Amino acid sequence: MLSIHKVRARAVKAPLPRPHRTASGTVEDALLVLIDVDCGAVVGSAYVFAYSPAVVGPLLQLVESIGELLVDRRVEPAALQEELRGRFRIAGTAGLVGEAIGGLDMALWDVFAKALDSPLWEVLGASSRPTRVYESMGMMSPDETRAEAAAAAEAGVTAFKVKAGHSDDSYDRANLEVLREVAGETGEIMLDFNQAFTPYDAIRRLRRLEDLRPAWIEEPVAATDLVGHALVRRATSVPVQTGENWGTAREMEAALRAGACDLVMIDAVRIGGVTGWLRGAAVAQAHAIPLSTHFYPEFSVHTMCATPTAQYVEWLDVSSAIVASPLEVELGAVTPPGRPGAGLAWNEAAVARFALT
Ligand code: SMN
Ligand code: MG
Repeated sequence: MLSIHKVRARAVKAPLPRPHRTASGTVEDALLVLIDVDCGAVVGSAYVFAYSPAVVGPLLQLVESIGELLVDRRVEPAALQEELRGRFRIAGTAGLVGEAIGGLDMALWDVFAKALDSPLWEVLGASSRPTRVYESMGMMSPDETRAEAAAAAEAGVTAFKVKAGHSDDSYDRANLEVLREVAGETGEIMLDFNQAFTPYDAIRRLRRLEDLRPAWIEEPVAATDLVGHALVRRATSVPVQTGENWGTAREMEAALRAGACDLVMIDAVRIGGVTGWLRGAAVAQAHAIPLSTHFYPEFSVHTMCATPTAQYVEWLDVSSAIVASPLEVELGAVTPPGRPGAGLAWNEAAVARFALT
């Protein structure tokens, strides 16, 4: 019987390759809460991205205090997720509580798979397969966008997303023109407004970009504004993508019933870890909707093998500074490692160097 001896949480402030500018603010650093679920012979690991210096401390404390509840419990990830969500139902599992539970779920699935000496994709009953990536870029100058997209194209990447919603929308156009040039006629280009606009403004901006044939507009309006998403979807030819802020598969179902989007994406932490992912993947399959990932490629590369409507893995590096043997893109795709669990291991020297606690 595999039981939990200790849950350890550590906060790091690691460097990003460059600050990631969005229409809703700039992410300067990789603020991460690292989670280790220690079961003696095996340790499961995962991390949670904290979007702001104001968040990393409370998130660390939540992982520690919720993790304490797991000590001496058997490693039963799905059952423990249900129990924790029930236990915190009146406290509210949206936001940081849900993210702490999601991160713990991922570490529990990691240790569960390691105890079986199997890679996570195998424990999920899937077979290992590559998933194509899209290069996910912040709001940069057209020259910087070109340089990053061209470098990704060298690795076989054929899909490129850029943060958009600049105050001067000719800036957005210039970036998308660069992406269309790098992607060619067959490659895909996407843009992300990060919830910055009203439906009116989002539609006005998108109509001026339709000729560049974006493959999706991501979060054109507030994540919770399903009617607004549906208005944008009906008003332009650009497919609507959303979902990185969903905390449950039920929110995906509600969005699809509201006709809010053509495509869906899942953030593995926010949706409730691997357990939540499997529920979201089932909803996407029921609606025959392509599903892409948000952050956490180390786990998403496995869960996408068990996702019938898998589309793209987001390629945005927030972890390579503190993990040993980071994932690599080959021929424009990522494939899960054959190592037990998710294959995530800390570069402990780097963790010590960037430690916040
Ligand atoms: C995003 C949000 C916040 C920081 C980086 C990136 C973005 C995405 O919404 O889709 O990756
Ligand atoms: Mg986004």
